[in-house]
This record gives sequence, C-alpha cells and structure tokens, in this order.
Amino acid sequence: MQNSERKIIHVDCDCFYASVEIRENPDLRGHPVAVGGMPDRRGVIATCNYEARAFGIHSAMASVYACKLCPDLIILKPHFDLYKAVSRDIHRVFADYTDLIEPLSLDEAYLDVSDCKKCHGSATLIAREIRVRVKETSQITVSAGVAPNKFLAKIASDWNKPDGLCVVTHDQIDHFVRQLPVRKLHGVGKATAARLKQIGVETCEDLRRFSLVDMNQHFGSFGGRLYEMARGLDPRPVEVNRRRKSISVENTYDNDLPDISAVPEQLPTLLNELQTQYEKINKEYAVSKRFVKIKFSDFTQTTLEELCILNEPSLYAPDYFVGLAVRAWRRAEKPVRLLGVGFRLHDLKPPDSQEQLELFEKQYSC
Ligand code: TTP
Repeated sequence: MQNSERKIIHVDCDCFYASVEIRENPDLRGHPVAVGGMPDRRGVIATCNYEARAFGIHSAMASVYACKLCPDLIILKPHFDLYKAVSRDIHRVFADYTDLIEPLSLDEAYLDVSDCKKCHGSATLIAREIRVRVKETSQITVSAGVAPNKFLAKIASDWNKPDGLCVVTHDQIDHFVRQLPVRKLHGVGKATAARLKQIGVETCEDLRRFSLVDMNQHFGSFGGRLYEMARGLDPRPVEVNRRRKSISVENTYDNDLPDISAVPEQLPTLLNELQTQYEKINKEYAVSKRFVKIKFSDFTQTTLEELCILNEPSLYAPDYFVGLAVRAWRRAEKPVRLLGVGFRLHDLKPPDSQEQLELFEKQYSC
C-alpha cells in the first residue's frame, strides 16, 4: 500500500509509571518524582516526571546517582498491576477507533485508522479525541504522532512531548525527514551513529547521498532499512499479532561480582528460571540463538550470542553458558553489575494461526 493511503497514529503516554503514581497521590504533583529501585539496593530509575528530568535524571540511571543530582527526589516502588490496569483502560479507548492496534509496551501503541469513519475519517481529529478521552478516563496525558507510516508516526509522537500532538502529512514528509538527525532513526544507536558520522552522515539528507548498494555494503541488511527511512518510507504494516523475538532472565547484583571467577556459580539460578519461562512457550517457539548479557560496573554492557543447533539436547548446559560469559567478560574485564542469559526465538506458528498479542517483550527478572 502506498504511504499516502495509510493513516497511522503512534500513541505514547508521558512518563507513564510516574504519571500513574502521581494520579494516585496528587500531593506529589509539582515535586520531582521517579519510579524505580531504591538507592540502597543499587536500584535504577524506571522513569521520572518532567520536574525530575530537569535535574538530568532519566530512565536506567542508578538511583543513587539520581539522588545526588536531585536530593529532594521522591523515588517510588513500581506497581505493575496498576500500570497494566491503566493500560487496559487506554486500550479500550483505542478500540473505539480501530481493531488494528499494535502494542509496543504497556504505554505505547500503533493504531492504523485508515478505515475509521469517526471524526470524518480525519486521523488528526481522531488523535486529538483519543488524547482528550484518555485524559478524562485515566487522568494521564498522552502524546501522539500522526503520519502515513509507523516510522514517521513514532518520531512525530516524540516531537511535541509531553502532552503534544504532531502531524506529518504526505506533503510534509520530504521536509520533515531531510532535517532529521540519523540518531532518531529506529535501530540507530550510538555505535551506528558513530559509524555514520565517520562517513559524514548526521542527518537523513546526508544519508540520501548513498545508494542502496552503498548502504548494504556499509550496514548489511540494516542498510536497506536506513535507505528507506532516509526517504520517509516504511512499508511495515501495523501488526496486531506481534510475536516475541527473545526471552531472557537477568539479575542485577546487590554487590558487583568482582570478576569472571564469580560468574559460574550465578548461572544455574538464571538458567533454571530461563528453563521455567521457556517451557511455557516452547510449543510456539524454537531457540535460534543463545546469549549472555553482561552489564559492567561502569554501566557499559555487552551481549554475546551464538547460533544454536536445532533440537540442541543440552539447551541449558551451564558449561556452555560459562564459555559464552567468559568470552563476553573479556571484552571489558571489569566487575559485573548485571548478568543475563537468554534465547533468540524462532516462531513455530504459521502467521494465520498466531494467537492474540503478547503485550511486550517481557524481561523476566529473578
Ligand atoms: P517510555 O515510554 O520509554 O518512557 P516514559 O513513558 O516513562 O516517558 P516519555 O514521556 O519520555 O515517553 O517507557 C514507558 C514505561 O516503561 C516507563 O514509564 C517506565 C518503563 N521503563 C522502564 O522500566 N525502564 C526503562 O529503561 C524505560 C525506558 C522505561
């Protein structure tokens, strides 16, 4: 389908967990508030409100450091059941406009409203109405992006955050995309952005100088996606039945593991939990790769993964994972803050028999 024919809305709640907590306790309004782990337990910030963000606090920051930046910061423990309930309420609002809803997480979803007749069929008016209704029903604000495809809608929802709406019409795509820093493109992290900078690319306009062949040479299969995004193209449909791509179990230790010698004894607990989780879904997914993830004491992290033979009999063999962990650890040779093990998954079900959605790529912590 051509870009011009589709109407996609990306909806993203503003500082979701924190907004829900403040709704529950309005006295917190106006104060810097975060949700996350406690500083004395080496916790990290899951999210924080905009008052806290003004101090430089952000998701995944160590809580102890966040408190240094803002000594008055109020850190609250998360209440996941509550967030799930709010998410369900919000999804009920979405469902009034379309069945084509692709949840990305509890607080974020794509909606394809191309065939919606409400609001005179205007995606802009639908997005406006959804924002008003969510605020009325859940007392939290959401930002929305409206565009002819998912990639642009997602960037647009971030454009006027918080409590904002941004519309990119078909005619505006070219101008909107040209000035876009490549760092904003989905899949372009620090490493890819650095590689792009090396070849003189900082914006999508710069990226357009390269042919598809050049892009494939530089970036392999991701090159094609970059080529398309730089031109504002994204043919991906809104997928109602999104399937999971991986499963993992990880643990952040109260005290760093001093070096690799302390890792082997931690693996059996993680592998047991991984086995429990995988056995719940092993009829639907085969394991294509096994991986180990390490976050070091300086917060850098690395993941080492390896292809797995089909029907590998010793899927959870601790010795195998020790081998992976040793090789991963050698990349930095620092104390270990977090250790994780996991599988990349291969879908065993044909697309037409896929069941209703997994809300998000769950990370099981033990
Ligand atoms: P996000 O949508 O990434 O962020 P947010 O809603 O908190 O803030 P923004 O207004 O910038 O969109 O994440 C949604 C929720 O997921 C967030 O409220 C808390 C949780 N979360 C974590 O637990 N850890 C993380 O590292 C991130 C990024 C989010």
